[in-house]
Formats: sequence, structure tokens, C-alpha cells
Amino acid sequence: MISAQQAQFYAHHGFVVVDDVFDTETIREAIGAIDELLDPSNLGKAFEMEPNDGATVRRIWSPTQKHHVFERLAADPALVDCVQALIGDDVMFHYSKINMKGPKVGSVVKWHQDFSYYPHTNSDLLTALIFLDDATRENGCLRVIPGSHRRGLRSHDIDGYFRGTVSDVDESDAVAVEVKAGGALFLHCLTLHASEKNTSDLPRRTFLPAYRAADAFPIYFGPHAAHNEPGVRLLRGQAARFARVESGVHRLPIAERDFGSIYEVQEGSHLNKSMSDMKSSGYAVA
Ligand SMILES: O=C(O)CCC(=O)C(=O)O
Repeated sequence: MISAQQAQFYAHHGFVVVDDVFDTETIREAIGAIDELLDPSNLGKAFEMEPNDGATVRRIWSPTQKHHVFERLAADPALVDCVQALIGDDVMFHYSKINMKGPKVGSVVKWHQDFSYYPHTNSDLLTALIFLDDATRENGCLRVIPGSHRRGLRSHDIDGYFRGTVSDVDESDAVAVEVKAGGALFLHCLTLHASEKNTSDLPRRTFLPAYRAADAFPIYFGPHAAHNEPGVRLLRGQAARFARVESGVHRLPIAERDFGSIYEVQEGSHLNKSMSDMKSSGYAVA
């Protein structure tokens, strides 16, 4: 459970780390589930590969829909207690992914705010980064700009189109957040964050279930945002009868071409994709 002090830290800094949310046995189970998902018979099923070697998976899409272990973890009472303490009593599961951050190849994630990919009527949305390996500076732990969630949504456009990154971030305030395996980093949807390439020999596998308050509704239904909606479900409290609206103006993530992931739109590789690539990839989101 989260203490009042931790909840205050989150409100002020836009992130908070809670150690030991999951024990060693549960983490071992999650890694076993990843190994099952990565069985060669499943290759091509909504994984995204590292472009540099073409052989290492960098992302597994919607693990909660693919393996019961991840479905269970995303709804784990200890985890959802923490989420409830941060975004309120009515908690919806939003979507999930696994970032593999493989040894030596694990891709850079550039500075961004998650809200830019899926703007909602209010900003009570968060992602829980559940570390399955110790996250260190060497293997590309998350970097955040504390307090950036209180300064609103920044433009993620380049040359008039959404490119999923803020190009002029002042990194002097950035902190590297190292977390032990089994711990969780709860990240506000407006907190600027990034991670470096994994230069170590060790993986940094991370399961990322995302949640939102029941009265936060998506206001953009472009292809990369809309596809999550069928999987959204109530985990705690009551479904909303009103939408809570926080801001008058929302910048929309309108890209020059459809993109399959944050990696693609930040790298610009979506601009080289053919329409048949887009259709066959079968996934799309942040
Ligand atoms: O896994 C990471 O290092 C960054 C995660 C992230 O920002 C994302 O997947 O949107």
C-alpha cells in the first residue's frame, strides 16, 4: 500500500516508486510467462522487433490479453490499491505492454508525455512500470523530469505533425530512477520521461499496465489510440455517469502517417512503411 507521504510525493513530482510490490516468486512467474510468449511458435504475433538486429523482440503488445499471468498481475489487489490511492476510487484498466530493453540493443525512448498519445478529458491516468529485472543506469532505467506534470501538455510535433517526442527538454533537472526487480514506478501521464539505450549485458524487462480514473474518457480516436478501448474494464469502484473535463484545449496526436508504436513514430520509421506493412502489423498505440 502507498503511504500518505508517497501519495504526496506523487502529487508533487509526478512519479513515485514503491518497492517490493511483487515478490521474487511472482517475478519469476512473469519472466516464465514472457519465455512462453516468446516461444518461436508465437513469433510474428504482435511483437515488435529491434530494428538494429531484427532478431530481438523490443515490445510485446497487450500481454494481459495473451497470458493469464499478466492478466492476474494487472489486477493484483496490492498493485490496484496503489493505483487507487493515486487516481481515486473508481479505477479502470486501460491497456498493457512489455518493454523488453534487451542487453546491448534495447532501444532509446525519447522524452515524451504519455498523455500526448492518448489525450483524455482529464489527466487522472497513470502507468505502472513493474520491473522484472533490476533497472539501473546501465540497462536504461527510466529518467523523469520531476514536477513536469504540473506544467501541462507540451507539443510533441515536428514540422507540423505528431512525432511523439518533445525536442527541447531541459535535461538539467532529469533524475534517473533505479528500481529493484519487483518494485513499481507509478508515472503520471503528463510527466516527461525517457530512457537511454541498454548498454549492459543484462535485460531490463518491464511490464507496463496502464490505468485511468473511470471519469476520464478518451477524446481522440485515431487508430493508435482507439484500438485500446475494447479492452478497457472497471477494476475498482463504479463506472462513471459523468465525464470530468479538466482543460479547455487539447493538442491531438495527428501524425503524418499511421504508426505502430512510440519507437516507430519517434525514430521516423513510420514514414517509410508501406500500407501493407501497416495492415499486417496488427498493433498500434503509444
Ligand atoms: O520502457 C521505457 O524505458 C520507457 C517506457 C515508455 O515511456 C513507453 O513505453 O511509453
